[in-house]
Amino acid sequence: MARYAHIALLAFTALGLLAGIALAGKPFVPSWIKNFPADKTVAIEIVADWNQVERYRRDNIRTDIIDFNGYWGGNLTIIVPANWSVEVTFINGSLSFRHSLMVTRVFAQSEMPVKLTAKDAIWGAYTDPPEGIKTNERRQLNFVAQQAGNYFLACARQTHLMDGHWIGFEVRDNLERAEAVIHDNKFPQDQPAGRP
Ligand SMILES: [Cu+2]
Repeated sequence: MARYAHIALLAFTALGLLAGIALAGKPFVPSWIKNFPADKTVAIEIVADWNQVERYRRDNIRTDIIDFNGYWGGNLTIIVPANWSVEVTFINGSLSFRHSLMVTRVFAQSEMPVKLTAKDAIWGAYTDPPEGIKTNERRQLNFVAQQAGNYFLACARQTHLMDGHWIGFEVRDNLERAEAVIHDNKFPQDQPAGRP
């Protein structure tokens, strides 16, 4: 019995190390996440194309990256405690494109649908219409993070999911507050930083 426990501990430690390498950054509470632990509620403000202007301003930079608060392609994960209410204020900060926000399952790049539809929304959580809200519009998206696991927060507009318009979303048991973690290995050095 003791030996099994020891092996389990070793395996757990190895997993922890691997997770540490993959995550790289330290969890933090950005200015756009507000925790209300007494109410088991978190308010999150997400701006689509938050960094569009800065990205266009710089030379030699990809201009086709679409982002949420300056993050894209899973280079940030928002982590919320299980069974908390999540109140997202979604703002389309783009100068030119429609965007939307939807909770979906995790997709490998190769299996991403060309376009997400309302049926892809976990817990029915998406901003309506899925094709996106107009520039400078905002929507409130409220849902309960009812099941621990890994998800995406993705844009359901046209091919935006495939184009990288998604970030990670994790629901975790035994967590005391919502936070975020930046995956430095997925965040090119030449890119302007995301929203602090
Ligand atoms: Cu989009």
